[in-house]
Amino acid sequence: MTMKRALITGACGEIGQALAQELAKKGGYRVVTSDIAPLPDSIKGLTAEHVQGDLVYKVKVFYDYDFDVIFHLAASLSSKAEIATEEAHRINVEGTMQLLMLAAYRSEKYGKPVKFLFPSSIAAYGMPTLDAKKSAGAVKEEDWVSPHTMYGCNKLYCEKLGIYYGKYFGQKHLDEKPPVMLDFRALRFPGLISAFTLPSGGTSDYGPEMLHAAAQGKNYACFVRPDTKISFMAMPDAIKSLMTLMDAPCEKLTANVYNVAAFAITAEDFRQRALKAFANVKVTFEPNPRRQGIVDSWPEDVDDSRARKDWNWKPDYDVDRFFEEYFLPEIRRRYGRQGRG
Ligand code: AKB
Repeated sequence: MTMKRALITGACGEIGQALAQELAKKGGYRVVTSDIAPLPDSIKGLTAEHVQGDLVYKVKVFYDYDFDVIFHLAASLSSKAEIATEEAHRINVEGTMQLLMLAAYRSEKYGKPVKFLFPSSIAAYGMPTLDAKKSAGAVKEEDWVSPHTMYGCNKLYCEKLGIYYGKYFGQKHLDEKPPVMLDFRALRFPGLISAFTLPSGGTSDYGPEMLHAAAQGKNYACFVRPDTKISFMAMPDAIKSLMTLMDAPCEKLTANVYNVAAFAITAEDFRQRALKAFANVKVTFEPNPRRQGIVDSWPEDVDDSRARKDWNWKPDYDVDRFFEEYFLPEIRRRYGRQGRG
């Protein structure tokens, strides 16, 4: 069997670790990883090679590699990006631009489109007011795309760059037929929750932080109001969506950018679920104005009917299955607490 070659940038992050494990389980892939950090134990030994360092400078290393697919996961998330804005732009935009150029160059040179899988985010949206957020409900890909954050601006712009590079890169003369282009596919992810890893630097982090804290018997002060509502997804579903979109036949895709959703719940819903599962923990609310403002600008939910129609997207975990069949059993194994459930 010929092995496909995959690159995962930001491989040490939450999605990166879960994706590297999934590709190893699936087999048939020679996976190269890159990250500013060394590989964590969870994926050591699962990948063929790890290139450690700043992607913006390291990208030239990859010009000699023949990748079939690139998962470009490296990013500075929404809260961190608000306090280190120029650095976030460098990581999120320059890093993506460099990698798009690499993928475009290789696609053209070898006459074979490199698939470029890009995790975008609900941060690409920007609801002007809480009333607008409430009345908009589940938003479609083209609506409300006026992000309020550096990270959201970066993600939205990189979607546009990816589409541009997938359509126009490399024409030497404006009247010639365009060469073979990279195949750019983006997913707008909601907040993601893993039972094995914790996020850092994001603003949807209150969900996973609260649950992991409760599972360890620790109290948690939530940095958003109880009524704060956005959509979330189990990490296995995020990986499933990446793999399914990667394998979707090109002719079935009617767009480059797809919403994916699983369940939309409030911070208070998280609290109730956490207290039901784990005794003797306290969850309080101490909203942080800037972080609250960020989550208030994200839609309550997203409409993923385009993904459902084009490539049969369907999450495995609704909110009940998420807690009962994924998060609670895994987290109890991990922290060894039986809690109440
Ligand atoms: C963040 O909070 O920044 C991310 C996201 C929603 O993209 N988890």
